[in-house]
Amino acid sequence: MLPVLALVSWSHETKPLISRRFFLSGSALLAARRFAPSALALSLQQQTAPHATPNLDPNRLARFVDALPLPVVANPIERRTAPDNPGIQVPYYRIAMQEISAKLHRDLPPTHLWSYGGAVPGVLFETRRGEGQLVEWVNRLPAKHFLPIDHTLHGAEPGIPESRGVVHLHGGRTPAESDGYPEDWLVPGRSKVYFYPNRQDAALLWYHDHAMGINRLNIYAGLVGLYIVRDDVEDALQLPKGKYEVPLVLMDRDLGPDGQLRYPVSPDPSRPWVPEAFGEAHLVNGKLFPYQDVEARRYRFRILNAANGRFYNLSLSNGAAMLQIGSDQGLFSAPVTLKSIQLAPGERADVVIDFSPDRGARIQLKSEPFELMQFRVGATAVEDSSLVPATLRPVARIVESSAAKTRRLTLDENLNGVAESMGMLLNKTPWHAPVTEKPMLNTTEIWEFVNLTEDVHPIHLHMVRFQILDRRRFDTFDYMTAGKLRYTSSPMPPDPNELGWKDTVRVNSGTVTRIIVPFSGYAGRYVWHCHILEHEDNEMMRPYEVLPA
Ligand SMILES: [Cu+2]
Repeated sequence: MLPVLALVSWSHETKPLISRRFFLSGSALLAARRFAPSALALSLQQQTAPHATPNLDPNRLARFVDALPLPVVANPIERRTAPDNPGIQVPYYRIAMQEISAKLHRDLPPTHLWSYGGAVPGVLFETRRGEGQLVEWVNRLPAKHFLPIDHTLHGAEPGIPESRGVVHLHGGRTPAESDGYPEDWLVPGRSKVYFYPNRQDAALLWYHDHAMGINRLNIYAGLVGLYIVRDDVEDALQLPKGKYEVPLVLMDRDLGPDGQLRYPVSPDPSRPWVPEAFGEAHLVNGKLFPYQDVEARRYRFRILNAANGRFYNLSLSNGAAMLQIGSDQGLFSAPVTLKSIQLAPGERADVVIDFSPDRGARIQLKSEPFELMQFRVGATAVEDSSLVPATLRPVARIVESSAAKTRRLTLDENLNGVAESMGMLLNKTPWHAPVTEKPMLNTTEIWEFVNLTEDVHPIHLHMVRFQILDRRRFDTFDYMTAGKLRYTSSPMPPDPNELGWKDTVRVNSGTVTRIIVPFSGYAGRYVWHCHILEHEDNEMMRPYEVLPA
C-alpha cells in the first residue's frame, strides 16, 4: 500500500478522509487514481485480478492517425400518432441494440462492441423542443454476454438472462413508462416503443443502457448514444452550428493485446464485481487519439463524459482558455471562461473554442496526464459569422423558500469485517426496499446529500432538472458515531460553471451537497443513483416516486 502522504498529494479529494480508517480503502485509492492513474496502478492491482497477458498499452500506438468520427444522425422510418395528442403525427424510429465490430485505431484489429444502430457512440437524435418522437428499441444482441457478469449482484442472479437491455434517456423529461426503469429490460428478440415528448429546453442529452445489475457492462460494451434537443431561444443566438458544432463522447476502456475490450474483475471469480473500472485507452467518438481538421474560427463542442467511473479534467495543450456556455441541461445565463473543465461520469459541457489565433497550430485536448485528441488548425484566415453573446439564456436561481420539503439523504459505503468495500448505498437503503422518496408533482424540494464515503459520487435524478445550492464540509466521524451533523466549513457556492440547470451533481467526500429540484413533468416511478456505474450496479440506486398533484 502506498503511503498516505503520497495519496494526498495526488488528489485533493482524499484530504478529509483519514480520520475514519487508518488504512485507506480501495475506493479512496481509486478516487485518487481517477486523475493520476500511473503512480497508483499498483494499488489498483490489489482490487483487480491480473489478466493472463498484460493490457494493451495505448501509449505504444501512433497518435492522431485516425480522423475524428462523427455520429450518424438517426432517421425515422415512418410517422405515427402521438400518444399524448391523437391530432398529430410524430417521427417513429426503430433502433436496434446489436453486436458490431469497429476499428478503434488504425493499427488495431476490429473490436467487438455492442451498439445502438451500428456504431459506438450510437445514432444521434436531432430533436426540437415540443416535437415529440417515438423510438422502438429492439434487442438484437446475442444471448450470451461477453463481459464478466457478477451473479451475486441484485438483479443479475443466476437464471436471469445474460443479455438484457433497457434504454434510459439521461436528462430527458420523459413519462415514467418510457424512462427505462432498470427492471423493464428486454431480452433478445423483444422490442418496446418509448415516447419522448421533448418538452424541455435545448440541451445535450444522452441515451444509454440501464439494465439492473449489468448496466456497467452494457455501457462498457458500447450501449451509449447522443440526443440533442434544440429550440428557438438557442437558434436565435448564432452559436457555431452545422459542421462547426461537434459532439465529443469521452470514454475510457482497457483493451487486450488483440484490441478486444477487457473489463476488470476482482480476484474472487465467484464475485467479479470491482468497485470502479478505469481504462488506459481513451476513446473520443469511439476512436483512440483521433484528430480533427478545424478551420481558424470558433467551434462549438458538445462534450459528454460517458465513462463508467473516470472523471475528466479537460484542458488544451496550448494553455488557451475555453468558453463554457452550458452544462447538463442547457445554456448558462452567461459564458464562463475556463482553462480546465471537470466532467464527472454523466455530466456534459457545452464549450466554444476559438481557433482563430492559432492558424496552422496543432492543439491537443487533454485530461492530464492523457492526450485525448488533436485539433489541426487550418493555416488560412476564414470568415466567422458565429457569435457567443454575453447573455445566453436567463437561468433564474430558485429561492430556497420555495421548497416544500427538505430531505437529508446519506451516501454510504458498505464495508465488510475487514474494511473492504462491498459496494455503496443511498441512505443506507438497498434497491428493493420500499420507496421512501415521494415528492409531489409540481412541488419543489431540497435534497441534501450527506457524503459519508471517501469517494466523489456524481448523483443523477431521472426526469427532473435541478440547481446546485451549495456544498459544505462536515465532520464525518461525528456523524457516523453520534449521528450529529457538525459543519466544519461555511457553505461553498457552486462553481461558476455549475450555475446552470443540472441533472447530475458531484457530491464530494465529506460534504453536504444541496440541490433544489422542481418536480415538474410527470408523475410515476423513477430512479436516482450514482453515475459511477459500478456503484449504481451494486445498490447505489434507489427508486423514487413522483406523486400526482
Ligand atoms: Cu458512487
